[in-house]
Order: sequence, then structure tokens, then C-alpha cells
Amino acid sequence: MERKYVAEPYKIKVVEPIAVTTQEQREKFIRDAGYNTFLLNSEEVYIDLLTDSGTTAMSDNQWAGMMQGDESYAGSKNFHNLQKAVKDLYGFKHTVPTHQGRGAENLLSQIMIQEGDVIPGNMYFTTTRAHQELNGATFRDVIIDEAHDSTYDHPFKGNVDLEKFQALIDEVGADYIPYICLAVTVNLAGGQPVSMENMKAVSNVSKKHNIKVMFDATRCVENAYFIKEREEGYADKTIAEILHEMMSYADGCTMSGKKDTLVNIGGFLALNDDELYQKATELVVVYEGMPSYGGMAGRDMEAMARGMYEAVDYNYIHHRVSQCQYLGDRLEEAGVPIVKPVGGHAVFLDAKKFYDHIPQDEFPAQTLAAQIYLESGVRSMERGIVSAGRDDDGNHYYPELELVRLTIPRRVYTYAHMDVVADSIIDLYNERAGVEGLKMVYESPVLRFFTARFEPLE
Ligand code: PM9
Repeated sequence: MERKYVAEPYKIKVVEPIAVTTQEQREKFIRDAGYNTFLLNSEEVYIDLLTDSGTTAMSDNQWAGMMQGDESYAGSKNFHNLQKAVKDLYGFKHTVPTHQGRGAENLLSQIMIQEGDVIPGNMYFTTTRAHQELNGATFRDVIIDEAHDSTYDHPFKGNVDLEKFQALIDEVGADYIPYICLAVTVNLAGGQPVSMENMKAVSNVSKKHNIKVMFDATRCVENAYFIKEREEGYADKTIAEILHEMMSYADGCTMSGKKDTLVNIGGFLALNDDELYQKATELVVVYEGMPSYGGMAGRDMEAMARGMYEAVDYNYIHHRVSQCQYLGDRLEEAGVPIVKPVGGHAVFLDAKKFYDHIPQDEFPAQTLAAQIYLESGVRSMERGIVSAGRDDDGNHYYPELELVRLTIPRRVYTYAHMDVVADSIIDLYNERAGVEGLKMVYESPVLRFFTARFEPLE
């Protein structure tokens, strides 16, 4: 019998106790953390949905691989295994391991961007845009308009608007666009996928203008799953076949291995072009380490190589997305405003609608994340005005989407945990009137959301 929400395709061999706290304790903890969930200690958290980044439970096979770590300074056998996995599954010729995704973003931005360049992308991501800007480029969003509307149900809300892309090329000239950064899936739009058709079209336009296509492949397996489920012609293909075809439309990718390669740390830059690879190896020794380990230990490269094969197992990814859908459905059935459709790694609450009485510069999403923690000990993350940062003139960016992300770690929590999360958010929604926003009392100049501090409005 086909179940609506598929059960866990694993059994639990090791358990990690989690903290149960009182409301009184949580009031102190969140105050001490400046009402920023990033600044809470994990021991103060009951169910941790801050991020799916590096929070994966590894398999027994990956842990066995850790014991086979070859910690030689150069030419480790685990590097060759990682390179082989990238070639087999993604098809790219060269792999440069990095300590995590932003290490790869740093290398890519430095080797490809010149001062004054413009980098189009399907919605910004915090660390990706920061590296582009640090290297003198301007980011330009070319995602379809529907992605900025939380209520619009579209199967491929991560798609690039080809007219916007072409208009940008006409406006600034292809010589100033070294590459387009295509995120598969789009984190800040709600974990929304890009269709194969759109990837192909982006690749065709780019080739015509000699612009490279670089994927942010962080959640590429989730994207492949949505293509199988939603795009005509892919239902009978395996996840691995779909993934391989996706990557054939790119010249390379950055990867935060902390997500879809099922490990706790690591990443890579993958490239086809020999010259670019040469440049990346010249830089990686400055910022990360030898080209054969970058920022990773041998054992971590082995776990990543094994995780990459596990991630393309249909049972794994089917359950992962099903668990997100379950949480989304429970909230939606109770009338809680969420981003639709539910994406591959998280459920996003629409804080502008949840607290429609709080203006955006009183931080409705930051407030909601703090309230969720106070109510239940569940940790979530702001993805709104605080994450968006400020423009060159020092003004806040005011993103259309003011969201709280309930991010589900891979293979960690059960459906029972999802019920606790849903019940507490439904309670909060029913008691939303009168909740007041926050004021920001400290912010760092770059990526402020990590360390910003807030206080309740008087
Ligand atoms: N994503 C996340 O929680 C962790 C850091 S930001 C709070 O979603 C994409 C699409 C990501 C991403 C990280 C990175 C950077 C690049 N692209 O964290 O450096 O979602 O491994 O990857 C986070 P690293």
C-alpha cells in the first residue's frame, strides 16, 4: 500500500538525548542570546530546526568509511574516492575540496569575477552574494516573479525568468557577466526547484553569449527528486540519471557538502575547464590546503564520497521530502501561512502574514523565531530583512519574503517531532494578536544575521 507520508527508511542504532527546558529557563536563554536563535546554545534547544547544514545523521557505512581515512598530507586515497564520486554522479572533470560551501564560493568568485562584473542568479543566497560582492561584483536577481510570492503554487518556483536574463545581458553586456549562478534548489525562495527544461534553456542562452553556468549544487538531490515527481518525462528515470543530466547543463558547481552529500562538514568546487581548475588550485593552497584535500580531512572526504551515493537512493530522498511535506500539511490545514509549495529541506512560515501587525523594520520573522523558541524550545531561523542585510548606501534591503525557516536535518527527527513543532506553532498562531516586534541593538557589517542582537520594543 502506498502511504501518503512514507516511514523512515532506516532504523536507529545510536541515540543522542535532547534537552527539555521550562518556559522560565527559555525566557532567560533567549534574552541572553539577544533574541537571535543563532546565539542560543544547542543544549538550550529541544528540537533543532535552525538548519539542515551539517546536522545530518551519518550512516553506519559512512562511519565505517571514517575509519578508513587516509590522513596523508598529499594524494590521499579518499580524495580519489571523492573525485570519482563527483565524476560518476555529477559528471565534472575536476574536484577541489574545500572546508565547506563558502570556501568553494570564495574560490569561484576570486577566479572568475573582475571588479564591476554582474552576476545573475535565481534569488540571492547570503554567503554566495557576500563573496560576489567582496570580489567587486553586483548580484542581480533573475528568478521568476512567482518566487517572491509565498502564496503562489508553482512546481518550479526556482526557475530563471529567461526574459529577465536576456534583458540583463542586453543592459550590461555579456562581457561583464562571467557566469550565471543557478541554485538548485533555491533556499531562500523556500527550497524551490528548477526544472530541467529551464536549466537547459539557461544553458543555451549562456552558451550563445559565452557566459558560464555555475550551479550552487547544495541541494541538488532534492531538486532531482522534484523533477522526477513533477516534470514530464522523468517519472521513470532514477535520481542518479536525473542528477547527471542536470549537471550536464553546467560548467561547474559549488557544493556545501553539509547538505546533500550527507556529512557534517566539507564542500567542493567542481569544474570542467582545465584553465579554471588550474587557477583554483593556485588559490586553494592559500585559503584551504593542498588541492588533494582542500579544507577536509581524509576521513571526511571518505564520508562525503559515500554520502553522495546514499543521497541518490530513492527511498532516502522520498522520505526526506515526505517529512517536510507532512509538517507543511499540518500547518497549512490549521491555517498557518506558509510558503507554497513546500520545498525540499524546510517549511517556511510567512512572518509578514503571521504577524501582519508588525512592520518589516521591527523584524516580524526574527520575532516569530524567538516566540517559537519561547513557546516550545524549537529552534528555527529568520530568513527575512535581517538575513538580507543592507545595500551600499546603508539602507536595509526590504525583501518581499519575510520568512521563518523550520529546517529539517537529514535522518535525525521523526514524524512525532514534527507533530510537536506543528502543535506549538499552531498554538502561537492562535495567540498572535498583541505580540510586539524587536529593535536591533548590534549588527556586524557583513552577514549580520549570524550575530545580530535584539531587544524587545519598549
Ligand atoms: N546554507 C543554511 O542554513 C548554512 C549557512 S547560512 C545560515 O541554509 C546555499 C544554497 C546554502 C548554503 C548554506 C551555502 C553555504 C551555499 N549555498 O554553509 O558554507 O544554503 O557550507 O554553504 C546554510 P556553507
